This record gives sequence, structure tokens and C-alpha cells, in this order.
Amino acid sequence: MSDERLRLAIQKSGRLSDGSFELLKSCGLTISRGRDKLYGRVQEMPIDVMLLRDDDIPAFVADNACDIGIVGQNVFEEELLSGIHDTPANEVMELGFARCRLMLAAPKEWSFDGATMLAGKRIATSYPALTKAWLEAESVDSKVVMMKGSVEVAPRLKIADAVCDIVSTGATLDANGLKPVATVFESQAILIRNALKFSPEKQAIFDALLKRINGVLRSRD
Ligand code: PRT
Ligand code: ZN
Repeated sequence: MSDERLRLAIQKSGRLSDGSFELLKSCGLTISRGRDKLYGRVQEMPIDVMLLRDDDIPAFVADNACDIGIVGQNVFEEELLSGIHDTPANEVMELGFARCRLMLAAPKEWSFDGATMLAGKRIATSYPALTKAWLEAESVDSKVVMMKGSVEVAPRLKIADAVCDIVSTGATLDANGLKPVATVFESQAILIRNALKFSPEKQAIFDALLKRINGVLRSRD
């Protein structure tokens, strides 16, 4: 018997992790995992689970430290566009949870009447590649200011004129005197896999997992 195991990366804790654990549970899979541990093991199938920061998941999968992973499409596409991996991971399927939008948002007092209003303005974001791609598609020339976190405070601190940030309910923008003005990217959790060919044993585990995931997603429709 083969002792090959499929290595799955998921977010340790945060907005993707509950949905990821729930999906695996709905697939009939239980993960044995110690508190604060980096690894888990699926009981019912030969799958090892690695618990990571979401931002590290595309690189772990691209570099073959893991075979597959669950990550936000926003994070995955940002890395793809920025071209940092020679052989990036591939998107396998959308998983239907952790839905959100990357949105341009401006001070509430702006009477926004189209993307050209952003010309010559400074836009703060944690997603410079996605933001620049959108600005380019709109033929608008703005300055993109990279911020790792707390993007929504940038206009108040006069670091930027507008922001491009992840929005779910809109409450964070509202609390910071900002309003959404355009959608740059629609996101949800996705399954990714590395570009290498799996061994037949690994491919069989992957196919069995995909079958379970597809069954769960169909029942959720
Ligand atoms: O610790 P780690 O690095 O793993 O996690 P993280 O803090 O970087 O990410 P996390 O857990 O916040 O988000 C992980 C992924 O969840 C994101 O990459 C998105 O794909 C997805 N997601 C879904 C969201 C949101 N909804 C969301 N609302 N990610 C972030 N937010 C933030 C947003 O940045 C803003 O600060 O929530 C705030 C806005 O929420 P509303 O409801 O006020 O609009
Ligand atoms: Zn993160």
C-alpha cells in the first residue's frame, strides 16, 4: 500500500478558516489537530493539513511545500499579477464562501462621477497589482500607495486621497468616512493546486477529495 499523502494548506485562523474547516467537515472529514499546532491530519483520508497565514498559502502551494490549498481569490490573483512565482499554482474551483469585494472607496463628501476623478490622486491599498490593473483598464493615471493594513485610515491621515480595500458589509468604510465607488475585483474562497503532475496515488486522493467537495457544493446550491 502506498503511504503517499496529499498536503493541504488552509488558513490557521481568520475569515477563511471557519469556512475551510466547515467545508472539510461537510465532506465527512475530521482533522486531528492540537491547539496552535501547524499541522493536522485528516482521519478518513490520507491528507495532511498545514495551518498557515492566508498570505503564505499561494507560495507554499506554488513552491510544492503543499499540493493544494484554500485561499481568497483576491490574494491568489494579486500574487499572479505581481508575477512573483516562476510556476504559480493553478485555480481549481470556487468554493462559495468568504465572499467579498475589492473596492475603490472615496471620502463621503466626494461627488464621484467616474474613474477619471481618480486621475492624479493617491490610492492606498494592500492589493497594488489588482488596483493598478483596474486603473490601467480604466485608462486612469493614479499613484498607488502600498499599505499592509489599516488602509481605511489613510485618507484621514492624508497619506492618500482614496483607498482600494476589501469590503464585506461596508461598515468599516462607513466608520471611516468613506463610501464605495467602484468594484475592482469580486472574490471568494478558492481551491488551488500546484502546477506539478501528481503521482497516480496522490491524484487518486485528490480526485476523491474533489468528488466530496463537489457533492457538498451541489447540496449547498
Ligand atoms: O492572519 P492571516 O494573515 O491569516 O489573516 P488576515 O488577517 O490577513 O486575513 P483575514 O482572515 O482578515 O481575511 C482572509 C480572507 O478573507 C481575505 O483575503 C478575503 O479573501 C476574505 N474576506 C472576506 C475578507 C473579508 N471578507 C473582510 N471583510 N478579508 C478582509 N475583510 C476586512 C477588510 O480588509 C476590512 O478591514 O474586513 C474589513 C471590512 O469588512 P466590512 O464588513 O466592515 O466591510
Ligand atoms: Zn493575511
